[in-house]
Amino acid sequence: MSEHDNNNMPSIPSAAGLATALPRRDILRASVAGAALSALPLWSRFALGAEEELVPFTDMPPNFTAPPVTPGAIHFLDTRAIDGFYTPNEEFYIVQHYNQPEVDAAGYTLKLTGLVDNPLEFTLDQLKARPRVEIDVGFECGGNGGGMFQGLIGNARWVGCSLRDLLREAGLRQDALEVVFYGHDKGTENIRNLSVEQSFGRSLHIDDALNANAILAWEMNGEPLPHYHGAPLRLIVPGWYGVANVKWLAQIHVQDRRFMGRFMARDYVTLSKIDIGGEERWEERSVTKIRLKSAIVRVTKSGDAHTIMGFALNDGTPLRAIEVSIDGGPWQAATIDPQASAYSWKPFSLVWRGATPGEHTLVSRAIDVSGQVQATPEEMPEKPTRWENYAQFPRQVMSS
Ligand SMILES: Nc1nc2c(c(=O)[nH]1)N[C@H]1C(S)=C(S)[C@@H](COP(=O)(O)O)O[C@H]1N2
Ligand SMILES: [Mo]
Repeated sequence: MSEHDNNNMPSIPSAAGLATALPRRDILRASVAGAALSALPLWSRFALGAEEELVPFTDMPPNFTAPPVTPGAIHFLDTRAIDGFYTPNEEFYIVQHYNQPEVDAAGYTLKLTGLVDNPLEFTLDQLKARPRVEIDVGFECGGNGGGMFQGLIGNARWVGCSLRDLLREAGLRQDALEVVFYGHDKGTENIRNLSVEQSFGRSLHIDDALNANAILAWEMNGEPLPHYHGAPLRLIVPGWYGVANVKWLAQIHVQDRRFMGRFMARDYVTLSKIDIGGEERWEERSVTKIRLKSAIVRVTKSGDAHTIMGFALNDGTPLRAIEVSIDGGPWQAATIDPQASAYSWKPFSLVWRGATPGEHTLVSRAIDVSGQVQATPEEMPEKPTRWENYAQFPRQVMSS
């Protein structure tokens, strides 16, 4: 029996399944004045200028649209509509595997327990009184991919306090190995034919907990953390897939064993056939740091110039380049948004002149400073699980 098929896994809808019933979002919305465009940072130009039009993707179903935010449901973006560096809180994707608990900020306490010299308990006000850390972090769900045209993604400015400082203050004992983060949300899991109540939980190795610049966040894009995104407090681990960012945080527990909860050891586990020191093996690996990835999500046209736009994401390793190839032609260096930082998404754009009318294939790839190049679909390992879809993502557009 495959435990990946656990029945309370929310199914991520296929593009085809979504198309008709939902109200169509007007992606051709009104925008900034054309005259001001050149003075604005790169992604401000995602808003359409006066003379600009969206070039249709022919690889998308004709009435593809993003679902409205619905209580209890997942939500993804229509990536064609991205028009700013920060994803508005109402549009940021939403994923959870159990319920979306209402946690009262006034009565809130966070417990820090386990292998520490001083177990601690904090109210939200006590946490907010700690040194404030502000950081731009973009992430995607480990299950993001082409079916939703990469819509399980967002980039935001988060405010919180340092996880490292909190752990240091509690005093980590010598035998501390992992730090486990439990949410307030709960569900019933069938484990070895036993029904048990479980909280959402994820862990970090102690080195990651101390070094990953992780924060406990209470603010998102200048607003109190919204309910759907884990109010009043969530973990943000920069450079890691979304699953690491535990929402509705209830407890932090330090232990001397590896945590083997569902979302660490059964789900969000990538099965792939890879070379392990000269042996070909089927390996199971927990989804952790974001793999080097880029994707084209929007193409516009103004006169004879097309602008090809997209994003890159990774674990924070600096990028050497993001490149675009048109119809199998040479790789051309795209411009990376100067607003991009280590853990934000990295918006890019490339101006394409002289496109002939008809269909064209566009693809991007990211390259980091270590020389790692985003894999082509053919170069990807055999990988039957649906996590970590970081292959190059060719797009089809119709130019008029
Ligand atoms: N408590 C809790 N935290 C959670 C989850 C969950 O089910 N429960 N889902 C995780 C997953 S799989 C993802 S992709 C992100 C999504 O965060 P967002 O909804 O704010 O975009 O939250 C993570 N944190
Ligand atoms: Mo996820």
